[in-house]
Amino acid sequence: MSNLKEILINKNICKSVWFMRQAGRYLPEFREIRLQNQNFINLCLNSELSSKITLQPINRFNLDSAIIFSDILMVPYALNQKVEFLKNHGPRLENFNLDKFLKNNDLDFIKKLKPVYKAIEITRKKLNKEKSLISFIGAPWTLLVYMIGVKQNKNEIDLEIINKKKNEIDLILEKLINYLCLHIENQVRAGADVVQIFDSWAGLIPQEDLNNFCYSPNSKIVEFCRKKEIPVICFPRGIKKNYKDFNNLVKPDGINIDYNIDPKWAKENLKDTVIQGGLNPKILLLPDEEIYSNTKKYLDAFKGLPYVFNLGHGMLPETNPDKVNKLIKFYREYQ
Ligand code: 1CP
Repeated sequence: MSNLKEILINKNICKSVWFMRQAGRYLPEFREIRLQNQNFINLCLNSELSSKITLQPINRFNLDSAIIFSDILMVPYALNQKVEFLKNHGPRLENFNLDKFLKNNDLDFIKKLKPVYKAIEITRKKLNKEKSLISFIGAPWTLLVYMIGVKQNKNEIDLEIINKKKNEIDLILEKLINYLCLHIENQVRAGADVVQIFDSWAGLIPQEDLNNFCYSPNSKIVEFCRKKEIPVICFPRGIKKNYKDFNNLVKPDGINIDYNIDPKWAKENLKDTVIQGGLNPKILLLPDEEIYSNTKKYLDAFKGLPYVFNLGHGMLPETNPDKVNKLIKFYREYQ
């Protein structure tokens, strides 16, 4: 059995490291491919290239796990909502239309995502058996934020729209849960070992709606994974001390902490799970000694516990790959 998968199932105390956005713009070999492929969705649909990009950080750093090169917004794309990635602007989605959304069906959805499954198949064949291949989805709430366009800026959503459309939102979330479970099942069937659920905008949910928009949808998906024996890691980014309730209610095999969570607090409050991540990606922009001292905080706090080393959010595009190499070396040699 492969490394990360085994840690999640058996709660082994075993060294393992991978990074969110380990494939991407900080790597010159990715930028070279990206330059030739201006349409990001088409790049994600190119199975050979997607597999090649997935393996770039493995070949460069010998990381313990690979995460398939794709995007959480491939799901709205497969649900026939137009998605574009504009240069220096991020994603832009076509206006949401409920009738159109409700006309989708499972078969067409899977058909549109076939190239992702093919990329997983190709990658699993090329990847060393000891390494896990991670698949992922965006959590229903985080996808909804993009799909109905309620994000006003980096840290705020339009609560008025949310409150006005509660019934519609419940319906969309329910439908998304079904499609997301289907997407997980097909990724695992293609050869993925683990799934990570990115709830990147969970931190924007008002306290009183956390159950409805975050805990409950994540629970349903984790429950599905449990039935299918698929190891699952959750990442409810930005929910602060609610991480404790999340962990107690959702009970994922693993939980990625963000960089606002104190590792000592996490150790005391997040029980019966494998903790992953935490280090602020900005630390990688600092001198070596500061990288090492900040890394030690996490490694010392989780000593004697199963802990998967990772970041508290994705790698920044301005990261120097040499620093990443030094960080991995430090982690592997640290006792
Ligand atoms: O070259 C480019 O311009 C594209 C940059 C890029 C990359 C490399 C985007 C656009 N997506 C990706 C790949 C990606 N996205 C992966 C690949 C695997 C890996 O980690 O190496 C993964 C797991 C994601 C997940 C993803 N996409 C999330 C969840 C994680 C997170 O960052 O919070 C989110 C929110 C997205 C949406 C997205 N995709 C890309 C952008 C610029 C955004 C928007 C982010 C935002 O709204 O701030």
